[in-house]
Amino acid sequence: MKLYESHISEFNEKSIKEHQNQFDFLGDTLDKKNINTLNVVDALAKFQVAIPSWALGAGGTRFGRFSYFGEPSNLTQKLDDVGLLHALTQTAGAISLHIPWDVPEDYNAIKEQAKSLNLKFDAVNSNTFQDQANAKESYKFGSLCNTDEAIRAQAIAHNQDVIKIGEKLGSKSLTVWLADGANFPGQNNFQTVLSNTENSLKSIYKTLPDDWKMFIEYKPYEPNFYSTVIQDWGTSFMLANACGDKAYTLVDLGHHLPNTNIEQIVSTLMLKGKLGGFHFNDSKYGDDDVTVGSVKPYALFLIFNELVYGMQNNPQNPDLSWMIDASHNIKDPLEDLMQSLEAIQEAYAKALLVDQSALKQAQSVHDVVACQEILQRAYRTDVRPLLAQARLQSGGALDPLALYRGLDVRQTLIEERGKHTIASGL
Ligand SMILES: [Mn+2]
Repeated sequence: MKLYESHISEFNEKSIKEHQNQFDFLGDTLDKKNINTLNVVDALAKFQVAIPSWALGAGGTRFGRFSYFGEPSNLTQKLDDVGLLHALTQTAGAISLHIPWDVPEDYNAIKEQAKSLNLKFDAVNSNTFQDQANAKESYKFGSLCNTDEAIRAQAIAHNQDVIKIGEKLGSKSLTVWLADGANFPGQNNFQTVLSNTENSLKSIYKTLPDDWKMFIEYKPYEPNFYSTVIQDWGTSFMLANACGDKAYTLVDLGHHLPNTNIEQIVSTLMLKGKLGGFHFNDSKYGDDDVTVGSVKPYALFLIFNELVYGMQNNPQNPDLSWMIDASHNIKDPLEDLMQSLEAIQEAYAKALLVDQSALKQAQSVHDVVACQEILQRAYRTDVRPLLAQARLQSGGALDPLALYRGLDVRQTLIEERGKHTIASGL
């Protein structure tokens, strides 16, 4: 399905007046607080979030999978879907590929297509959490951590291959997430598996191109339920330090136990210059992969408050790789991603409205009430006209979801692709 500029401009025309009124009103309000609205809009327009190739189809649970129909079943179609999202929102300017599910057959054609859709290739993701059809060794009992040297060697070689594929596409980073761990006490010697993992990561790191980064993701449980080798940010941070300057910790919102203070983790890592990437989703209990901001939007705002502070005050930390990492069980994946993108931009915009100097002043005199007021004043601002304005000036839709539904995009995709297509390699 191709979206034309005329689709967007004709749609925007219908609500441009109402938008202009709302934007002007908000601009006046913020002006009185000495906030430069245009700077915030510019920052929003620049903020781009990568879409992972696995988020474009219906996910599932171990109990079942319900297709959403019209899913992209090859890389070309996946790029088309992200291109559509980007055209509507002007916020999804990159795709993050999963290897081996999305190995390009024709690199030039894929690169040309990405260029025509205004998409970049973000981090490439390796997979040692499942066995591939022709694999010699099995990852049933772990990959980079395994006590069997041949299994570790296969997992290391896979990650090195992923880097080579990424290089051909223009990616600049590798994300390593490991399912490695134990389901039962006594299954693993903690020190052995951690040492093996460190040595394996160092072997991968050695082949990392100079201008690349390696992101080390952590997760406290699942698919292993007793222990995971890289269970928390501290373990990831330790491994990143052991590898070197190009290795960083990656924070995935869903990879924390309930009530973990994620904003504090973000802040600590940025102070140490070691936060490399960020995966967005939301959760109620664990790694639930639900729509960003659907359960805890205030927590997301607090996290963004620390991210903004770090981006403004921590030159030692590199620019971050932003990605949505979620799967969708019952929603149209594209609609869900649009809701997530909106929630991310909203939290970012609100964090940009925080009066940092007033907050610093209130903190210095221990005025706890004022500290909370400053944060919540920013959080309570309805910033949606700023988001719409950022989209409008970049050529996107004032209301992406309404246009998507108005054009009946999903029905068109079903007609083009059929009902029973499957996007992921699971
Ligand atoms: Mn993730």
